[in-house]
Amino acid sequence: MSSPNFLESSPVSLSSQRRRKSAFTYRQLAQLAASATSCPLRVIAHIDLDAFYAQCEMVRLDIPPDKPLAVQQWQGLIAINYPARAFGLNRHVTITEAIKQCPDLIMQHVATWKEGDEKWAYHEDSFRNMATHKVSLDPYRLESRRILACIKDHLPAAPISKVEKASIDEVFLDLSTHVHGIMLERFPELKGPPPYDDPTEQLPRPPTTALEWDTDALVDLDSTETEDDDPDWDDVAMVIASEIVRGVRAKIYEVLKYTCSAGVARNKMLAKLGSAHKKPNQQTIIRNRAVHHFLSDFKFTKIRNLGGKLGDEIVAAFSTDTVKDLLEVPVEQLKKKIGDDTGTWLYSIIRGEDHSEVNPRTQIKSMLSAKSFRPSINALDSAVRWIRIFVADIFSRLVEEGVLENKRRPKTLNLYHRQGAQTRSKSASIPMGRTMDETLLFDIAKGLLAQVIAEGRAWPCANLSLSVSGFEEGVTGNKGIGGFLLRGDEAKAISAALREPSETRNPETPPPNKRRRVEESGIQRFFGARHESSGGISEREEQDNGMGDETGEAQSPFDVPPSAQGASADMFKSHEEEQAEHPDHDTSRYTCPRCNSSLLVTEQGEHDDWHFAKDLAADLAAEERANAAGQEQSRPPSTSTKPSTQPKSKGRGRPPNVVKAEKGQKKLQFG
Ligand code: DCP
Ligand code: CA
Repeated sequence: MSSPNFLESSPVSLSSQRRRKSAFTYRQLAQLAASATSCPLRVIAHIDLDAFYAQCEMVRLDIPPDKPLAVQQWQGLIAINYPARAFGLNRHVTITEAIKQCPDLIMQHVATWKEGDEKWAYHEDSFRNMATHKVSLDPYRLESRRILACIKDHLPAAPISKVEKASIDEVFLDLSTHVHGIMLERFPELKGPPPYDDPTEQLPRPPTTALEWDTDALVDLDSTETEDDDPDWDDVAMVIASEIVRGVRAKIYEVLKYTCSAGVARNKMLAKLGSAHKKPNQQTIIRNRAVHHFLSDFKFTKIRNLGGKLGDEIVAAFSTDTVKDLLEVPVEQLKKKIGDDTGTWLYSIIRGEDHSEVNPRTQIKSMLSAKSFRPSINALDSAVRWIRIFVADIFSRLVEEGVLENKRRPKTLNLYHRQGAQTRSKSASIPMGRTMDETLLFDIAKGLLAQVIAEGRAWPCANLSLSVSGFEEGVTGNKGIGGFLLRGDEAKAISAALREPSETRNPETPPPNKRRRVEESGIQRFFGARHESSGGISEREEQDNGMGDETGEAQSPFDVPPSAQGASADMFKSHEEEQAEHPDHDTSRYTCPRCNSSLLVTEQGEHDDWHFAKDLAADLAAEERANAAGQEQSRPPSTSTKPSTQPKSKGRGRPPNVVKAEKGQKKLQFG
């Protein structure tokens, strides 16, 4: 690791004699020690792994670093290593184009969960089996964890350095406190106390030999600055931070053989832009005196939090996507067009101000397993089959989190369902009195699916996902009286859920007419499976085939990466297409013997499901009354697992926020 040559001695140059005082004060130096977010000397780094999934495969398969490799997911490419990028490949090229452009390309399909398997694996033929396999990102998650551990090992423990995992292949580091310590060691004149004990006194000027930036990429300075301008303590802090980051990157390579790129700047926003500036295997420093110049060349849609809908709205409001143009807009006008808070925030962010904290939470808050279906699925069996895979996926990750040893345990299970433009989410408590296992999660998840079905309009379903959230530490798995007391609440909840008004229709009336495949009493088969531990799912041949699937920490379950979508959906016929080819299927009518409703034959299955759900609710309510009467009598905890439910408010067309779902879930009123 290099050390700037001005650090060895402190020659006092002519220019520093001219400007003896720093622009920074003793108070600001103290803020650096406390890593205060408002400190102008603050130093933040962002580290981003190069072509991450591709590197994971290269390391796993011991492929030489100069070989072109891409990671395949079904019919798409989701990660391309840098040697392959030299052939012009990117995530948007098709496999056929990729091979044409780079005949020696190594394509490695991601690991998948095969229905019925206990664990994910690398299957040679997985790309042909979208219908029965689900992508597993576990191998990459495991590598991500090893890299995070390596970074932490190399740095002093919190609170001296703070490490925030920002995604599977990115971390933010707040190096302020650590850098402060090194500065004081190297420049004892900073130790104070301040003259007159006044913290607003300016610091002495740092020594002025050239700053040693080693191999760092430095972004150009603002037009008003020159390289000859005296360095100040913010530059010194950046040099020290860049030494630390270079050390971290070297360690990751030495121990785990991964290369990464990094950005060092005064805040998260700038550091992140910096890490993307020069790739692969480089680091970029954005000195404070270069911020204005650096940012003005950017499209603001590249800035953190401005990549999505908000960025689009701002582009529309001001008819530009450049920072340069937006810098001309007065704050009042920004506020007027996009609201006070967002306007004020935007005004600061395009000027390089970002006071967001590096949040060292490392504990997983939630886990998500999801699949997008292309084409949509139309049958209960199919949905249940996917739920079973989600449960296996999540449960294996829970085991890694120490759920079997009761180290951590999630409180809530959430199911998301998308039909057309409508998304619905249902949540249920995971009873504390029960031992956590796959059967428990599977049964609760099926209960949540029952609620969706009972509300009607369940099919065709375009996206289904399951997540767990609300982790608690060190819980015990004792089965206590709670185990069976819950049954009454569960029964109440399920019947309340079935009574709860739906956004799409009144649940007291049978489901409306809609196109649906004839299916006999699907929900009855489904509840039949409930008692067969986890193996009771029909193997009936389905034509539904999913395309995109996702697995990760729960954030936005329906944000499946574009690369995971849109592959060869035409390989399979959707039920809509089948019906279009045989329109007469839709025309025959049927009268329900139970309620005399006249329905299309194609609606019979769902209608029967609805009656079944109503009957179930009635049964559960009766059971609840019986329980209430017999509560004093001792009785072993029930092994049948009916869900305890807390349906969340239903969002339409907007991905539910799982993290939010942890708290403040709408409680049902039991009347
Ligand atoms: N990923 C994905 N689908 C996307 C984007 C990313 O599956 N649309 C996965 C594959 C990537 C990993 O996430 O390897 C990290 O995403 P990055 O955007 O950081 O991309 P890379 O790490 O692959 O490349 P870079 O070197 O540009 O960071
Ligand atoms: Ca990356």
